[in-house]
Amino acid sequence: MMSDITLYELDGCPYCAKVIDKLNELDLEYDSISVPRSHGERTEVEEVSGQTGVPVIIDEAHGIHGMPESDDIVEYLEETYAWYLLTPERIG
Ligand SMILES: N[C@@H](CCC(=O)N[C@@H](CS)C(=O)NCC(=O)O)C(=O)O
Repeated sequence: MMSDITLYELDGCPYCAKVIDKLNELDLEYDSISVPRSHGERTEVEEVSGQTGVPVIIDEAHGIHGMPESDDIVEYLEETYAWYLLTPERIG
């Protein structure tokens, strides 16, 4: 599905993997930005979310400018996009 989601992530981060699994399950397109390993260099993710942990998503179309916490993100994605899996086009 077309969407404007951006995901800040880090290779090998299990919390990020959880979010990526959900994005894939919901068939959502997203842009991925790898943050630096050093927290001190994570200036961009800190700007958008006020903290340096990943994952963080941006979904401007829905007013999400920088949401941290994988559990919150997964819940948000389900609430916002799970309907898509139930549309007649997909059920066939
Ligand atoms: N509770 C957070 C934990 C996220 C987390 O610990 N992410 C790691 C990488 S897997 C990180 O960015 N480190 C945060 C830190 O070390 O301060 C979530 O579920 O999103």
